[in-house]
Amino acid sequence: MEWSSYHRLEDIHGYMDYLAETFPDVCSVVSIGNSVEGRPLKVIRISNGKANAPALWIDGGIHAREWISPAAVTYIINHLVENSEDLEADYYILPVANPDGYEYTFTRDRLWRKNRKRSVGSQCTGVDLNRNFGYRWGGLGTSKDPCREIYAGSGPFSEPETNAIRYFFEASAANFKAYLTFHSYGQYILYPWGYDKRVPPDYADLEMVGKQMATAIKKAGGANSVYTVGNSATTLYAASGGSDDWAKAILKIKYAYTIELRDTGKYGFVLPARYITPTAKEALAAVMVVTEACKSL
Ligand code: ING
Ligand code: ZN
Repeated sequence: MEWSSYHRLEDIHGYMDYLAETFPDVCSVVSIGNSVEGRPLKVIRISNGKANAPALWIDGGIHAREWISPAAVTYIINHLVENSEDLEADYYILPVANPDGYEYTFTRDRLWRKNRKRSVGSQCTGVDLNRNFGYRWGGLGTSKDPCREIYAGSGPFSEPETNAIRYFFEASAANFKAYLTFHSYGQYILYPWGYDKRVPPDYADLEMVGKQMATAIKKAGGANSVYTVGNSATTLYAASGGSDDWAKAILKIKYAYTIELRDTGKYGFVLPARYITPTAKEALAAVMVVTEACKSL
């Protein structure tokens, strides 16, 4: 894999399978389910087998058009596997959480956001997977209209893509301490809640580690790599049914963040490929800060 261009789903999945075949002692790939159109939801587990390691979940590509997210997440995978002897946590990584939407942005509509579910009784297609998780589903910042970009679906976890993530966590015995979901764009480090402007009881910890991430990102990326830290609803806008709210409230995973990668609007979702490597280095710096925070829990 190289990071000078954006890759199709097949390339990303092929790269994951290649890593699992080449480095069977440190990584393995499982499909946690299938998308609406039957594409696998591939998760790579990276671990060097050290006992009592905390586990981190990382996903990308929940929103189809946010191409920098799967690109940065695959870069993180590459780094973790290449430096596996130093790992201090176990990582479970889903680089493309919305594979149907992702492929659709290559073949039909570069700015598609949702999955590809056909709605009964509507001409419109697609559920916003980041409104479909089962905590405070259907609240502020969502829509019941299948034609809207923020359509929350017919019910919580109505979509196979979100349901597969839920099922994975129900079945997993790993000791998850962090849930990081990568989006674009805007350069934000967001923590719960998204459903309204309240904050969790331990928000001071989330704020502190968030600020540490922002500092590490600036160091990695330079003067323009300024990321704003705060709770989602206050910093950006209210949105219910997001994955980070569910991870925090239901799974009780302490460090739940939505990270909005580059840029701040010049190119938006259509970030030129020359920015993949610098942006991915920022994302990696954030992951390393969270890993460190998880170790001391
Ligand atoms: N932004 C997120 C969205 O789903 C978000 C922002 C995340 C808001 C979590 C609230 C909670 O709308 C993008 N770019 O998708
Ligand atoms: Zn998004």
